[in-house]
Amino acid sequence: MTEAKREVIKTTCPRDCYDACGMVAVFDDGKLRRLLGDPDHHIARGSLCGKCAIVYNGVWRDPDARLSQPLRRTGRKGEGKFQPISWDEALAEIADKIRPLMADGPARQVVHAHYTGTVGLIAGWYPLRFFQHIGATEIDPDTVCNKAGHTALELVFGDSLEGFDPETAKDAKTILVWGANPSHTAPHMHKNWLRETPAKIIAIDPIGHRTATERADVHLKLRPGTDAALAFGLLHVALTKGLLDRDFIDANVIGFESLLPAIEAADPATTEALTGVPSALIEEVAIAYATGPSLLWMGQGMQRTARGGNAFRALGALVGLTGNLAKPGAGFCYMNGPGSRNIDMDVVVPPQLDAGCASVSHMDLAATLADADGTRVFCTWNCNPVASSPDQAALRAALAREDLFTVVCDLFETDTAAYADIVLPAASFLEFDDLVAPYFYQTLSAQVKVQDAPGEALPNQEIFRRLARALGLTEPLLFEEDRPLLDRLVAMTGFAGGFQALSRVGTAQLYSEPRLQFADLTFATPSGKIELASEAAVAQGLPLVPEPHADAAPTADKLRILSPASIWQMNASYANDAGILKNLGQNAVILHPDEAHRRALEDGDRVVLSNAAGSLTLGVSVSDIAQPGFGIVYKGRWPAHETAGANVNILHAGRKSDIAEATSVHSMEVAITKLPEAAE
Ligand SMILES: Nc1nc2c(c(=O)[nH]1)N[C@H]1C(S)=C(S)[C@@H](COP(=O)(O)OP(=O)(O)OC[C@H]3O[C@@H](n4cnc5c(=O)[nH]c(N)nc54)[C@H](O)[C@@H]3O)O[C@H]1N2
Ligand SMILES: Nc1nc2c(c(=O)[nH]1)N[C@H]1C(S)=C(S)[C@@H](COP(=O)(O)OP(=O)(O)OC[C@H]3O[C@@H](n4cnc5c(=O)[nH]c(N)nc54)[C@H](O)[C@@H]3O)O[C@H]1N2
Ligand code: SF4
Ligand SMILES: [Mo]
Repeated sequence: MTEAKREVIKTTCPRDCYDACGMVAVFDDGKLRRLLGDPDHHIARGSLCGKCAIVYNGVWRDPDARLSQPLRRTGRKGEGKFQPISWDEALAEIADKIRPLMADGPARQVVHAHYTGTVGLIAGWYPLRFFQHIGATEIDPDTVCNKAGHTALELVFGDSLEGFDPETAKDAKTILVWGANPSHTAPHMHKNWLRETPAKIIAIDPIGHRTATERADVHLKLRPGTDAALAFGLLHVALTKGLLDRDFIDANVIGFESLLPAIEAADPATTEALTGVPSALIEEVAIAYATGPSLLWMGQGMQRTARGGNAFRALGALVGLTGNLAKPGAGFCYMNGPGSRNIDMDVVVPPQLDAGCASVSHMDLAATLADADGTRVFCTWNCNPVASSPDQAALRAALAREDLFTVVCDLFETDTAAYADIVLPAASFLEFDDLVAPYFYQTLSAQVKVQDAPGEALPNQEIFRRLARALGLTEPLLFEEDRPLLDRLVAMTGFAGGFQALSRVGTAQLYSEPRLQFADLTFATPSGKIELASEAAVAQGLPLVPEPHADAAPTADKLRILSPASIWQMNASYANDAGILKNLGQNAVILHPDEAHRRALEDGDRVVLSNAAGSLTLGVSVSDIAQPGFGIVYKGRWPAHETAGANVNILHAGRKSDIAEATSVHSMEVAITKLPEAAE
């Protein structure tokens, strides 16, 4: 028997995921057979997550499922009927629509949205060169995800993109996982990092997810939207037990005195009443965290609430007043930005290109697109707003505007693409080189081409280089090639040998020792200290100090809906893969047994969730991972694949959080009505 010649290429998963798995593409006799987790990669350890193991060997590599040539609309908007056209025709048509809007300065009536298709440093950001140069309006991507948290941490610490180094977990006594669900969203951190740390693990989450039940020593199953009250309750215990770090506070913190009355008032009984967390657990967790050294993982889920910004400032107080910073085993992590590896993203998106762009919150996307004077051209790349953004019904109505010229650049014919005048086929991360700067570990990884793109599909950056050319633009920075840029970015990190050397190892460990967060105790706040009392916050119309706020429970007839990440999807991606659809089953609202009983509902019943924004018909699933008073509907279904023709975002009216005009998607309330059997 002759043995097939087996080869592997190392690459990296560039999805918006904490793990940034190293991958291997396995070839037999020159043919790509399978994509697997890289056995040598410190996170993947030979396995991809369940969802990517399916889609990277499924729909993402199925040339028939992928977009492979530019398309022009032939049917009604939303109908999804197209005919193939050439790149030259497609780009010329788009250029003809944009050119007149550039005549009088910034082309603000060109609106673009982008986000998490790939977070590769080039394919995720380079196209901003084009949009900034023409002065387009950007739908601020972070407003649909994590902007309240970023802005709150900037107010307190001056920076939200410097987190703890996960390598320091070996020195931690306690780890708080607060409002994140690693068992879904950081599967290898759940599987390995949280299992291998000697620290006591505390999960703080309204949902009894697998990290809370399988990894945590203690689970504080608080009511949604009561995090700030809980943080003050923890600080109260730390204060009374003498566990606040007075020296650290004196040297580094502004505003302790202003917070003191609220901390003194937040005794365990009061906090239990506000949050639903038993006072004995409040005491246990407060002592463990304040004694330290402790790590605080600040999930993105918990700030997607109406007072999410305030909650993040309150968590900042917990860090600052207990001195859990700048020492081994201590710190907080929202995310680690490229800067933690000395990567200057101005190299990818040079600020001098900005011709006066405007920015709009995702919460205002539907209204912005409905404005016939304000928006003439809409372009999406790397995102699927019909599935991901709020106000789904209003968004569809706006996208149906005949005088709105819409361009959608994606791998697949998404629900958003169905509204496009022109669809542009994008190459996937398997089809070109790029860099990934993971946002948990402070490493650097190479994304390496393992196959040709289907048909005429092109990487995002090349698409916008060609569009710039079709518009006759001459600014040289709009045409810079990838390779020198990749080498420059690698060089900034101190890794020798450029992209080629990196691609041989896959992932570079850039630091030999765990890094201390804010090691020099300087903060980019106006005072240079940790600002619990913040005049900058007041200037934004916010309270001077965070407040011990707790959302009221929904009234008896209403239900609060949390719509966090599904284990089988990456945001709204992957719901077009047969294997994923099978695992997802029918869409359902998960209710606690007491809630189901109270409403005379059982597993498998059909219900309608409704509010002023819209209504959604789906099944009932009964599980004690929920709590009475709220239901769980995982995000990300493709409306076109649902019998309801919608997903959970039909219920989100786009209400803004308290800070940064960001999403409050986990705060929405609905009425719930049982459908008679066989009705629909
Ligand atoms: N109800 C609810 N809604 C939410 C959230 C929630 O918690 N609840 N979470 C929000 C969050 S955190 C986020 S980040 C957003 C995410 O929202 P989106 O960024 O819209 O997420 P996806 O739907 O995955 O869209 C990514 C799209 O990019 C495409 N794509 C992949 N690679 C490429 C590429 O290389 N080039 C191009 N052009 N396209 C590519 C994919 O096919 C996919 O259609 O959703 C938000 N929506
Ligand atoms: N499998 C998978 N992985 C993903 C994604 C995905 O869609 N699927 N999306 C990626 C993206 S873009 C992001 S931003 C991250 C997000 O990852 P996470 O930060 O984990 O965010 P979510 O899944 O929205 O929510 C996490 C938790 O927040 C909790 N939560 C909701 N409201 C509250 C509250 O009021 N208080 C507290 N304490 N907790 C609350 C929810 O119960 C949920 O368990 O995941 C990334 N990874
Ligand atoms: S989505 Fe996350 S867990 Fe899954 S393969 Fe990619 S990096 Fe790994
Ligand atoms: Mo996100």
